Amino acid sequence: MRQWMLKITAYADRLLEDLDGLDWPESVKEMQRNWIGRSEGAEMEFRALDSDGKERDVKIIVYTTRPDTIFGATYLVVAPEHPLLSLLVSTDQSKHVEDYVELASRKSDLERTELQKEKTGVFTGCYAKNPANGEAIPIWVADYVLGSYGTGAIMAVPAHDSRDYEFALNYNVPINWVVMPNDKSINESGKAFSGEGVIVNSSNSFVGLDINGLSSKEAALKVIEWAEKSGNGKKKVNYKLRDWLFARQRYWGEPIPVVLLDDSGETVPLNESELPLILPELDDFSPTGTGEPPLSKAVSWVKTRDSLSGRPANRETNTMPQWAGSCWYYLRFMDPTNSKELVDKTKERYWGPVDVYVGGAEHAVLHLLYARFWHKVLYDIGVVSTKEPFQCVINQGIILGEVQYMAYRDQDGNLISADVADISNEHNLEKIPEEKVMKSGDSFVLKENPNIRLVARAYKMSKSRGNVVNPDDVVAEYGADSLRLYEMFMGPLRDSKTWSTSGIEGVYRFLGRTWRLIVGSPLSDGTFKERTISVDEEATIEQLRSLHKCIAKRKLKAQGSTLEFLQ
Ligand code: ANZ
Repeated sequence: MRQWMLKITAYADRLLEDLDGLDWPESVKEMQRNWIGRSEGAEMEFRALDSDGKERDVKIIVYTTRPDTIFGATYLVVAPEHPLLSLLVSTDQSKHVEDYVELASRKSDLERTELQKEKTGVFTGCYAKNPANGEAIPIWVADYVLGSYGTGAIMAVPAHDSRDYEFALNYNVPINWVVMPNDKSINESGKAFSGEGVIVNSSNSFVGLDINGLSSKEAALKVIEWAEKSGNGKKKVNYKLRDWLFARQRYWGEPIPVVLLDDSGETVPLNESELPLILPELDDFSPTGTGEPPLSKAVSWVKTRDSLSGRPANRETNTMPQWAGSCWYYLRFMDPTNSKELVDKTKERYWGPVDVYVGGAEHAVLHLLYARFWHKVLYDIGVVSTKEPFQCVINQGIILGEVQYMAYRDQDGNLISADVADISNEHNLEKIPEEKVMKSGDSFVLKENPNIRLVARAYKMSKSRGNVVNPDDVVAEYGADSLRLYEMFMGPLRDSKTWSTSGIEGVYRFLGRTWRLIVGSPLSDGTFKERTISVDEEATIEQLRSLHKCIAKRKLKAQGSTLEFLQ
């Protein structure tokens, strides 16, 4: 099936570097860094050997982040989906390998790379030459190596990689120590030493490589330099980030604005004047059953001509994924009625970039990365003037449900205080209505028996707990101003906070009082005096004193609960 991919990997470095200048939660930036997963290392070439030990014309290229450990590579692993595998398997081993590959194909990448999972594999029957020390080392196929990362093959260094170590113990492969930690304790540890240190057992005058005594970093550089000179490998940067599969076979979603010429099959973008391309109305947008997208049913829409050359063409029938629109909607907010272009340049320069973006951490690596990518593409073609779309991102705290009070009962059914109860037994907890509760110091206790300390907890709002507060109900009862003001006074935007209906009542009363201060009390018929009751006179000294006392008090409380001063 023909698919569209967006080449986000071409922006990997910029997406990584530009994170530094952003005012975003550090945790979100770190998630993006890990998702992009930049890793620096080398690709090294290992020649396969025939049964007489002669070099064959088959090269296995491995990706390693530790070229300094090359003298410790005692076997190679190719992923079960490696394209050269069939060339490597000996007749004796072919049945074993086939069965193993079949088994691996049923596992997910996650299952395969889980650290705790037992490392398994099958010998291919073939050997390769370690280019550094000239030794023949066995080639295995094992599913802890993924076909989709690096080159799909590794040089395994059991002494210095814990996965390889475990594997080598299982299958009796030699373990050669080549990095010495500074405390010289390697051989007694009973596990791989994966840190950096000083290189040992790593010299071969025959190929002109000696890295003994160097630090891991120096050795890695020297091995890469040697490999590049001798044609055994080269420096390589890899990313975990994959290109973005950008085609969907469903009706909804933005149509992709390109046509395919009938005669040459060439893909041609629509002229800008033909944009936006609108989805055609379809009565039946169910799947076609043939793998062709449902849009192929819109025959008269699909059949078209290339506007420039007039040649007959078919429109692309795949649609964009749901993430497409969220990559650029904020730009349209700056200029929503513009029918000529995405956004007017002057308006974009005035409004952009978005000053504060409030959103949940669930968007950390998808939406927020995709939007940054689109923005950079738009920057490169001169549509936007900033390199980044969202200068500041804030993950707002959740509003938890109202605090619930609970008391424990002992086996005889008597209420007992929380400080002596068996807190592991949640079944003995009983909900206590708020009116029966009072505060005592830092705790909550039963009004009728203050010796019984209660547990106070707030839970995430959910239908199953029955603690959902519907803002419509609050607005109906207290008005939108009360709701807004209450939310602003609940506490810092980034913190989780508990909802409190008595809190909103406080705000409601405060607003009422403010109102009456300005317009006065209601008249006997329930209406209010026209205009305000405020007067344009100098404040008395008493009034000024009260005002400044209030400001001073407010300053003191600025760090604490902001609601208190209202009551
Ligand atoms: C030899 C070696 C020695 C390695 C050592 C590590 C420690 P990152 O940082 O994630 O890029 N590797 C390479 N390709 C792989 C694949 N397709 N599937 C599974 N593992 C793969 O990790 C790079 C390291 O992961 C590489 O460096 C390779 O093992 C392994 F003491 O090579 B290393």
